[in-house]
Amino acid sequence: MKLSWLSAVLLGAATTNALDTITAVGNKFFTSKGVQFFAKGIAYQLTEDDPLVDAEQCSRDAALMKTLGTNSLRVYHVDPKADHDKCMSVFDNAGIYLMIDLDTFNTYILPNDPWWNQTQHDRYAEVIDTFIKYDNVLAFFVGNEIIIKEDQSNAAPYIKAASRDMKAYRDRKGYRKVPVGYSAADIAQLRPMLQDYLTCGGNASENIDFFALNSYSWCDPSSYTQSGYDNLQKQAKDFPVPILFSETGCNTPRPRLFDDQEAIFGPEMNKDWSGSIIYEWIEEANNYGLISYGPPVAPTATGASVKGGFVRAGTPTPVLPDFENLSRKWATITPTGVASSDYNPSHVSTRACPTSTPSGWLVNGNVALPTLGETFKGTYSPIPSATGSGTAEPSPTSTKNPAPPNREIAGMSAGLVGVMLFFTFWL
Ligand SMILES: *[C@@H]1O[C@H](CO)[C@@H](O)[C@H](O)[C@H]1NC(C)=O
Ligand SMILES: *[C@@H]1O[C@H](CO)[C@@H](O)[C@H](O)[C@H]1NC(C)=O
Ligand SMILES: CC(=O)N[C@H]1CO[C@H](CO)[C@@H](O)[C@@H]1O
Repeated sequence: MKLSWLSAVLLGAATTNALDTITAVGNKFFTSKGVQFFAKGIAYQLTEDDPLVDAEQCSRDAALMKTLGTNSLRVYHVDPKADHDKCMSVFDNAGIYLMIDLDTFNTYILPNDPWWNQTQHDRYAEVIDTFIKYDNVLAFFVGNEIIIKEDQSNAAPYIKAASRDMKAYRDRKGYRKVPVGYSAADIAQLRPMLQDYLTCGGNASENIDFFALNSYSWCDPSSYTQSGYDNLQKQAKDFPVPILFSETGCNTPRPRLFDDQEAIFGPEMNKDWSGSIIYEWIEEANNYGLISYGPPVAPTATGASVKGGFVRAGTPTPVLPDFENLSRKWATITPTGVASSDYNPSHVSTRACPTSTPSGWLVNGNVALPTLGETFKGTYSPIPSATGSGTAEPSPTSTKNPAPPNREIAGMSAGLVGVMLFFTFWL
C-alpha cells in the first residue's frame, strides 16, 4: 500500500489509480497483486447526504488521515447523482479505500415489516453504477444494523435477497467483483446465527461476500477475554467469507486506548479477521470523534457546514488523546497476512443454516428467499440446502433503529446508544 502510494507520488499526477483493486477469496481480502488486505478504517460521514463531493474537504481530511495511518473509510450515505471523481482520486492517492453503504434513509430494509422491491433495488444499483469505476472501492454494504432484536430476525432473508440481487446486478453488468456484504449490530443473542445464516445454504450466489460486525464490547482497559473478543473469534474461525469489524471504538471510560487493535491484528485473530473500522472521524454529540472542525456550537445554530451543534467542514483538528493514541497504536501494527499464492482457502467452511428456537432466532433452516417485490407475510417455506462438500469455493463468492433491547455488557450499549444518537440526528 505504502509502496504504491509512494510510487504514485514519484510518478506524479499522471498516476490516477494508485491503488490495486481488492477481491474476496475464502475468508480474506487480497489486492490484485496478491497481497492480503487488512482494514485500518475510519467511519466517515460529515454530512448526511454524501461526504464524498467536496474535493477540498476530502483533501484536507486525507492529508491528516495519512498521518493517522488509515487505509480505508466507511461511508454510510452517498448521493449517486453527485460527482465523486475528485474525492475518490484524493483518497486513492492517499492510499485509502472506500466501503460504501448502498441503502439510505428511505430505502433501507425495515426490521419488523421487511420488503425488498424494485425501488430499493434500483437505488442500490445506482450507487453501484456510480462507484464501480473507482479502483479504490473496496466493498458495498446492503444494510447496516437492520436487525437489532431477536424478533427481527425474520428480516434476514430480505438482507440475503438484497445481497443476491445486487451481486447478480453487478455480474450481469460485467462489473468488477466488488464484495457485497452486511454490517450487523452486535447482538449476543443473534450470534452466530445471523452470520451463519447469511452465508449458509450452499449457493454462493445467494450468500453475502463478507460479514461485518459493529461491536463496542472492548472498552479500555480490557482484554481479549474480558471484552468477549475470544467468543467473537470462536464464531469467526474459518468463516467462509471475510469478516471484519465495521464499527469499533468504545468510548467509555476514557481515554480510548484502542487496545483492541492489537487483538484484531494479532495472532489470536488475524487469521480470521480482516481488520476494523474505528467509529468515527468527526466529533459530534456522541463523542466518538477523532477530529473536530471547531468547538461545538448551539444545537439550533445553522449556517454553511453547521448542523446538529457541530461544524462539519474546515481544517480537521485532532481530538486528543484519542487521535494520537490511535495513530501510535496503528504505527506499531503491520499485519502481513498471507500471499494469495500461498493461501489455500479449503479449510474455511460454510455452516449449516441455523434452526429456529422459541423466542430466539426465527428463521428455520434454509428458506426460499424473497423474490424482488415481495413483502414478508409472516412465514417462510423451507427448502433443502444445496449439498456438496460444504466447503466454500476459492473464488470471489463468497439505517437505523431504536435502542437495543439486550445489553451484553455496559460498553456495548454505550457504543450502540452513541451510534443510535448519530443516526437519530441524521434521520
Ligand atoms: C417499494 O415500496 C415502497 C414502500 O412501500 C413504495 O413507496 C414503492 O413505490 C415500492 N416500489 C415499487 C416499485 O413497487
Ligand atoms: C443459486 O441461486 C441463484 C440465485 O437465486 C439461482 O439462480 C440458482 O439457480 C441457484 N443455484 C442452485 C444450484 O440452486
Ligand atoms: C498508546 C498510547 O499512546 N497511549 C496513550 C493514550 O492516552 C493516554 C492519556 O493521555 C496516555 O496515558 C497513553 O499513554
